[in-house]
Amino acid sequence: MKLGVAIASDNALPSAFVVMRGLEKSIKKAHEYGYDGVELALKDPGEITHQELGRLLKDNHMEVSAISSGQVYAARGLMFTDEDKERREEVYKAFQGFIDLASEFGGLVNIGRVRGQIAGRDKNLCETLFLDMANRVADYAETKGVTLILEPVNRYEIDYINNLDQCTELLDKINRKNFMMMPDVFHMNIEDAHIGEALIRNQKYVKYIHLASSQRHAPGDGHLDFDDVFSALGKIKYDGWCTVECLPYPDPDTAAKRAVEFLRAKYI
Ligand code: LER
Ligand code: MN
Repeated sequence: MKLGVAIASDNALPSAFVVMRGLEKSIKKAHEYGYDGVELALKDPGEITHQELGRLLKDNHMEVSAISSGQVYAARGLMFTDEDKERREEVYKAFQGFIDLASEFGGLVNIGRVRGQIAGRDKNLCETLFLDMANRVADYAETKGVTLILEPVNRYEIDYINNLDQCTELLDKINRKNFMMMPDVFHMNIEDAHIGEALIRNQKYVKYIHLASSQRHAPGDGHLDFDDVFSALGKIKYDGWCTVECLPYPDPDTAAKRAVEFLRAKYI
């Protein structure tokens, strides 16, 4: 397993779920603190050039674990389940850019809150809209060797695909090799009856993991049972990225350091 940390550029929304901000300084610090890679939370693929990112990674001996897309929804209001044609094209364009970036760095692009809210609409309509965009994006990703990772997110943030079993049901309908799952143990602690059992039950799609504690602070700072999480990951022979995506509490550096110390000492 490799250990990553979620970062964003300085101008990310205050609500962006990342540990550190400022791409250049965060990549440097992530290496110093002992991480293997960084997950880039971007609202636009143009936030960093391929060349600049390549240079920063090389200089700091770091990899990109994944590109995450939550800010495309939070900052730009774009979503896979939008009915408006122009906004759908905007989402598609943003994902093309993310996929181009991921084809050089990491090979993984996340779909979390950007799937959008049902918000009282017809659920079948939303699923049709989601599947249409998911397949378009996956067609493009396939040509670039990139995999999409769908993240179940808790009910207080989104009302569509909250737990791992719902995610597997949808992934079975998509049924493509480059469409997998990104479980986040913070959301699972709210939505899945048992974290370890859900990881084992849904193992065929588990491709990437987000880590935070029960109150979304650094892993180890709350009551979430990481022995259960890592015992399940061991049983399914999980060998991918575990990326820390916690709140920068009490401050970004302390959170990033506490998380890596806890995880390296016990699990990774
Ligand atoms: C949101 O809560 C989250 O976990 C992100 O990874 C996806 O937007
Ligand atoms: Mn997450």
